[in-house]
Amino acid sequence: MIKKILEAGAKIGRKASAPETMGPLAKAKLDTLCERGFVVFDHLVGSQEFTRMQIDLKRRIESEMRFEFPCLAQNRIDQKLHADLIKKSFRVPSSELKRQGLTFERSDISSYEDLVRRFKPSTLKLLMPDNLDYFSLWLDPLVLSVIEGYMGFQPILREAFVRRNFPCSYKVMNHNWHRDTNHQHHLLKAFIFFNDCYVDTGAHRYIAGSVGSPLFRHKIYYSDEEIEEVFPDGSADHIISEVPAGTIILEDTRGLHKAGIPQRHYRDLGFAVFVPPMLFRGSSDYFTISKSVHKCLMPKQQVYIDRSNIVA
Ligand SMILES: O=C(O)CCC(=O)C(=O)O
Repeated sequence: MIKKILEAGAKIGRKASAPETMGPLAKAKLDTLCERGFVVFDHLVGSQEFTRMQIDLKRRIESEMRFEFPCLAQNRIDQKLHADLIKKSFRVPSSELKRQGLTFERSDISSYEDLVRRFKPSTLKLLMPDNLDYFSLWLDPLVLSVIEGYMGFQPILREAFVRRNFPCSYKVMNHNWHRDTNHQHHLLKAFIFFNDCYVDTGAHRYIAGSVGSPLFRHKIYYSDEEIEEVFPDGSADHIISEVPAGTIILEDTRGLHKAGIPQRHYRDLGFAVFVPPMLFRGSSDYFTISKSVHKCLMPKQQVYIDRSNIVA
């Protein structure tokens, strides 16, 4: 209810330029997004700037361990003791996971290798670093022009983070098929692939054309069996994102999608969530950007940053 009122109060941001003024590449991408609910960008694949960022991200995760705590430790999960949590795919507040002794903190670990070996996390989450290279990538100009063409106005970057996903035994939340509910009418997510992604390294999955479909709307999560009965693996609308590092997939995640679980290695995926500016927003604990970094962005990127995210 409160969410509906907040959405009704959303001041749809500045009007975007008309699609006719878009370049041919952006227009073609927009057509695909409108038709299928997702579109793939490969202009950064193999670029030197992206390779530099892969190296930087690896350092932030493995040497500096700048991710969020507490983290869920999959090796503390007991099938009988935690049957209820397993059934809910761990969709509970992290305080509850902590109370049940299923998490670890920064003070529990001595190194990245130590944490992976001792706690077997399914996911590590790193908030967007306050760094120009990251914001420039999250606000890629070609992707922004397609976002504006799709929404018809300039939204804001609401969430910005990276997740590292590992092989794991128990499904956690978005390992299940679901629809995102961040905003009822306007929502786009850009997924930025930091490593080559194959089925066995956790390819992302999406059902093309499912945004407006009345199917699969009565539960939060659906199993592979339920989805595959209607959209079999390998069918035209069941999209499996096997893509090289540097790929960006822009997706209307009000459609059905899920995270693949890696069977080997790990998967690093960047997330940029775009929604309308909200009149009544809570303080944002999603990411911050310093004034000095914000100043270096292009004006058309700056408008995507809400004032509440800017810090001294
Ligand atoms: O990690 C993924 O591939 C999908 C993430 C997801 O389901 C979501 O952000 O809602």
